[in-house]
Amino acid sequence: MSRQLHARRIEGIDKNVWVEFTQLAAEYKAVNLGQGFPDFPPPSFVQEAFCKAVSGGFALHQYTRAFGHPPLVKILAKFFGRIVGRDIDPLDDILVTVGAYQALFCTFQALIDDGDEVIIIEPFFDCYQPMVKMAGGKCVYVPLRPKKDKCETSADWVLSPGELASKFTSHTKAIILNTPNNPLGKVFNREELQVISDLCIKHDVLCISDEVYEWLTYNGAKHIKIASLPGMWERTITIGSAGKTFSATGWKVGWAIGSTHILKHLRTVHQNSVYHCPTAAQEAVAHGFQREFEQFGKPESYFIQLPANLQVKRQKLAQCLKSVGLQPIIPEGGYFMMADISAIKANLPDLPGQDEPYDHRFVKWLIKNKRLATIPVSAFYSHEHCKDFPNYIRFCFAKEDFTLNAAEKILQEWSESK
Ligand code: IK2
Repeated sequence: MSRQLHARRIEGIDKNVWVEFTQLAAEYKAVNLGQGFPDFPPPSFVQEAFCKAVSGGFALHQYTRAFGHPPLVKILAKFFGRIVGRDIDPLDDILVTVGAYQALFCTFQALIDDGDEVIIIEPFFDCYQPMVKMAGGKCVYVPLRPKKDKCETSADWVLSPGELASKFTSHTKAIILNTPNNPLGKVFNREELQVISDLCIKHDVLCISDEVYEWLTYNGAKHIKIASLPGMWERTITIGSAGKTFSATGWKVGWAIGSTHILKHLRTVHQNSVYHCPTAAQEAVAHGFQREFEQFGKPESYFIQLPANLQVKRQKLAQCLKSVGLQPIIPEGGYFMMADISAIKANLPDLPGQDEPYDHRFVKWLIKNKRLATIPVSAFYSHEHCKDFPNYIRFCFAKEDFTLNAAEKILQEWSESK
């Protein structure tokens, strides 16, 4: 074929950090603190619900309602209605998707038009940028910056309200918020959310709120849904993930929740692309939420137990990183920890691949030479700003203790050999 084969909208978005580094980690059989998935099983109540779903009659092996399996949308409406303090219509205000990824894709395709500007807070989950681009939109970046005097926890990384305000123009259609944030672990507090919300209302802008780590907060940090702030329900699309909620990332069940006048457009994209999500997984997730609705706030709740377990792992990883001279930024939420590699850089040989950001080169070196996989943080920055953040790597601590111990052993041996 002599004519151009590919569509212009996919130009420049062919590289993907997950594809590249997951493949490399597998090739070198590295201890994997890279991609964000737990290597421990989901809780038994959802596993049992899944087994029951696939061993029952024919129905749960067949198509279900296109926009969400009825038992799932009903319990999601009940569950999140209680949290945001309003009635959520299970049929009109919720769309079940193939993971949070597809909820994001439907959102951008449905709501972003050619030339629309979308404000993205850096560092950001990497898929926002290509998804905005594919929809014809223009990404406008605003960075979270570490405070000058201290940078110990994710709370020390802040938005400048003035800088944020300066990004809103007459072309701004949406802002995307991710709290708790991947990769930093920042949990936006009420004041910070209020600044965003005031600007959205002032400029009549949508808020796409990616809250896939909503249950994972530590040391009293509180996750607040921006949709629950006055005037925000009408303009917010809240995105969630059963993969992160129930430690079952392979099930790929996610959702978008919002007012029907917005959600109806997401349904249009969904019905003309994926149409329907796997039934049995939706049934199991519905049981999971039903159980959590009943246990809400009690010590038996998985949404209490999972963060409690992860908080111990977070502590363990932080201590290990400090002991080998890596400076961790303690996350308030999520299951990732960023660490500054500047201090150990000087002891390393010149790493190959001068055209790549330093953190990419460092992570490749770590995988190949030390058999430890992490993710370079510049992958969570725009092309314009990635060069300003070459010294951070991201560790996932949602891992079994034996995985964390294996990583610790690698880092300790390396540190002793220097
Ligand atoms: N939004 C955010 C912020 C995510 O982190 C993810 C999943 N990312 O996990 C990969 C990693 O960072 O190592 C998603 C959306 C997508 O969620 P789902 O798996 O439900 O599609």
